[in-house]
Amino acid sequence: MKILTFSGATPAEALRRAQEDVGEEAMLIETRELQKKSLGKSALYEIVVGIEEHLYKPKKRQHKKTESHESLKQQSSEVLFNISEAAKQISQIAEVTEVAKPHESSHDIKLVKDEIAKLADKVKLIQHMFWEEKSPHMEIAIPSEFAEIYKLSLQSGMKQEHLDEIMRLSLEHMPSKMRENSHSVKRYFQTLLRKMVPVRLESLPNSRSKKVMMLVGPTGVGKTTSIAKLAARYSYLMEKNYEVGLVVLDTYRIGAVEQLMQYARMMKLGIETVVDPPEFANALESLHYCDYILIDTMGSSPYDKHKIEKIYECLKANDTPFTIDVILVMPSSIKYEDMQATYNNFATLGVDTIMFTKLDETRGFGNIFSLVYETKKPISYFSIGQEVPEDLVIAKSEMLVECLLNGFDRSKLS
Ligand SMILES: Nc1nc2c(ncn2[C@@H]2O[C@H](COP(=O)(O)OP(=O)(O)OP(=O)(O)O)[C@@H](O)[C@H]2O)c(=O)[nH]1
Ligand SMILES: [Mg+2]
Repeated sequence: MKILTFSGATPAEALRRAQEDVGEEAMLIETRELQKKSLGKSALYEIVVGIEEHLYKPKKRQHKKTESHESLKQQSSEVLFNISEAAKQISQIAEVTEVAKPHESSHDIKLVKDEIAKLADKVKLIQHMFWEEKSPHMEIAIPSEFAEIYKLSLQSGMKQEHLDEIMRLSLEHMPSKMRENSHSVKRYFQTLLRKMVPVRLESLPNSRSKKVMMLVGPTGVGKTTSIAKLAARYSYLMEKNYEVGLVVLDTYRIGAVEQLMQYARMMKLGIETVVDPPEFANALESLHYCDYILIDTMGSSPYDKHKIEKIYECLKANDTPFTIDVILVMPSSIKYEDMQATYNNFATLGVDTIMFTKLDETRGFGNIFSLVYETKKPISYFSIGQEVPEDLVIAKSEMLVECLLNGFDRSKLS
């Protein structure tokens, strides 16, 4: 059975809203008086209705243009009234706790604390009570307990279609016990999101197979810096010191070659440069003694098909037994639509995983979520700053979801 809540100035009005939304089959479960009628303020009732799953066909929500400005204003003043009332109750209880501390048993204090937590959650619910009115694009009725995660996800830049789908999934599968407060709703939502983020864990090279990784992507996204971080990681920062070799395809610009040459000198790594595609296989062959071969490429603007074609020719000319893992490097600071356009441009190269850079320069992470959810391409690494080698982390779905819901926090990454 689906449980939904509706509010109105009278129980009859709330019931009418319920029937408008879910039809005549709705069963009234409970009526609550949220606010008494007083001078200048109308009363506020909330009803809880239930409806059998198979009968539940939510009406497509209309943009509520008919709702007058005045009535919305009145609703907001009611919300504010409710918040300040609840806040008052909380502070009263908090005072009691302070006084009670020396005398009362820890059991009593725990009860009071639980009560405060419940009230604090109630404040959140009241804050979100009229959120449905503010979200006219929603096609499904979502209880107010979900308002916080809905808003966070929307602000994160997640694609609306994905968000609606996740909401629908959550509503269908969330155990009713978890719906009781917004904390458990958030926890459930976090778990669900984690399961939806594909990541690829590192696998190590062995005597039979080496790891050959090629970083491709638009200009200035952090490919060369990431190659340097990866090279340092494999040659110095793991349990075993692996042999690492570098290949540069970016031979158009002297500066680009020099940038990687410097890292190679500092870390004492073998480095090969490739001008034309036929030289590519030779370059790989000459680094046959390495466990890891990291290939840096020239940055290509999404509209510069020529450069992408040149990389494609190199991949095609690879007649060595080495399999090349193509990693698309993308900054997390661009919109979902731009990420999608970038992905489509590089897809011809056969992208295996995606590395997101510049996580330190962005606030929303829903764009990353939506891109990997849509393309089903796993994330391999995150770059979280300019420092070589420390600002590189292996992708974890927990980390992305944490950033998405609570923001990027360097101190939590380990
Ligand atoms: N804030 C921040 N800056 C980064 C990050 N990764 C790289 N950068 C900076 O971005 C700039 C470009 O980095 P490069 O590694 O040269 O980028 P690229 O993709 O190789 O560029 P092209 O070779 O020109 O296509 C440099 O100033 C880097 O220090 C990151 O994760 N966060
Ligand atoms: Mg570069």
